[in-house]
Amino acid sequence: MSADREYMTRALALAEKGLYSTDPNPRVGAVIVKDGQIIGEGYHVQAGTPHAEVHALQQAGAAARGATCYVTLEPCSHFGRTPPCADALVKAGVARVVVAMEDPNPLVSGQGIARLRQAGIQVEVGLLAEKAAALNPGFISRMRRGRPWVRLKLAASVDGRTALANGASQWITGPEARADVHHLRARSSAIVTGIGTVLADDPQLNPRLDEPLPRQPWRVILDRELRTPVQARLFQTPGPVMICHAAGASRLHKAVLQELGADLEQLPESQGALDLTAFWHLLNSHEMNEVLVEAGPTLAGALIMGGWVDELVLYLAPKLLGPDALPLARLPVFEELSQVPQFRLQDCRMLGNDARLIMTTGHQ
Ligand code: AOF
Ligand code: ZN
Repeated sequence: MSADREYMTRALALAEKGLYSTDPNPRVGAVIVKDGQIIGEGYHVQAGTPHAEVHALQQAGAAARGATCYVTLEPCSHFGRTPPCADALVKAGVARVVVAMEDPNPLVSGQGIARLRQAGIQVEVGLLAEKAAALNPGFISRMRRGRPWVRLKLAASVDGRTALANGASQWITGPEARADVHHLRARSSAIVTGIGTVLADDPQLNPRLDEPLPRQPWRVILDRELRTPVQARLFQTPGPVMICHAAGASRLHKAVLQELGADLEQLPESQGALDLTAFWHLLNSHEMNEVLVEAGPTLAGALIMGGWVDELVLYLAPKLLGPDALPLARLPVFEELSQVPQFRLQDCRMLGNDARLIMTTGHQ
């Protein structure tokens, strides 16, 4: 591996340390190198606190003069919650900056790089860009498309069934797959489910990991008629709750749920369900980057058919539940193979006695 790749790989690993904490900001890492030695390292920990480059510059001190900075995202050029990193790099006298990818934030995009070049710094862009983008699918999606990155998690038997016809079995997969889901939850801005799942399973939907978490994701329920019970376990576990309902929901029930701390949001309806375009718009306005959907077949089917699913994470248990068991997603009857939803397989691995498939639709 070339030295540049090696240092950028280190910067990517540093960025990943912010996986559970930077929201709504992106995960970013930086390394400063001089004479073949790392003299400063840093990553963005939390919105409102210094950016990755600032930590790395602080560590490098005066030695940063003439050094190379490797950073996974274009240094910012704007005054946000913190001052511009591009200015800090110029001031420190860095000679060269290697950037993995441009910042998709319209407040920055390209201007940070231009600022560095104007100051006579040698700038290279694009090294390990795909890996850098993979760190921040949600932030990139929100900036470029104005909506979160939607990750649908499904767990099923190998014949694609999620529960017996009588509803038995909340979890078909084993402990390793379950633990993996908690990592997915922890990196998400929100976990979304439908009222059917709340009534059937009474889930908590919060990440439960061995390590303490810096931030609790939202739990969001699509609950058109506002049927969420006040005793739901969602209210007994840490993390904010948002309930989306249609007009006409009982004022009294609304007040009671608000009393429990829930944020109630009214959405328009379309075809007898909450309007999904308005829903994603709402989540985007709350600066939600990655959203994990853990839902039953109705919502899963609606999201797939609506083209909302960017990534599908499918856990498959080596079991057969039979044709009368519940399906993964409620889908229409297709007449032609060209009409069926299709994904691109990105990753496939074993987790204990289960398999995990990651698929995407390839748009970002
Ligand atoms: C960087 N390095 O480590 C991060 C960057 O409100 P602020 O000041 O924290 O700015 C947030 C924006 O800065 C964010 O939307 C993204 O464009 C950029 N994030 N930039 O140079 C970093 N986290
Ligand atoms: Zn910055």
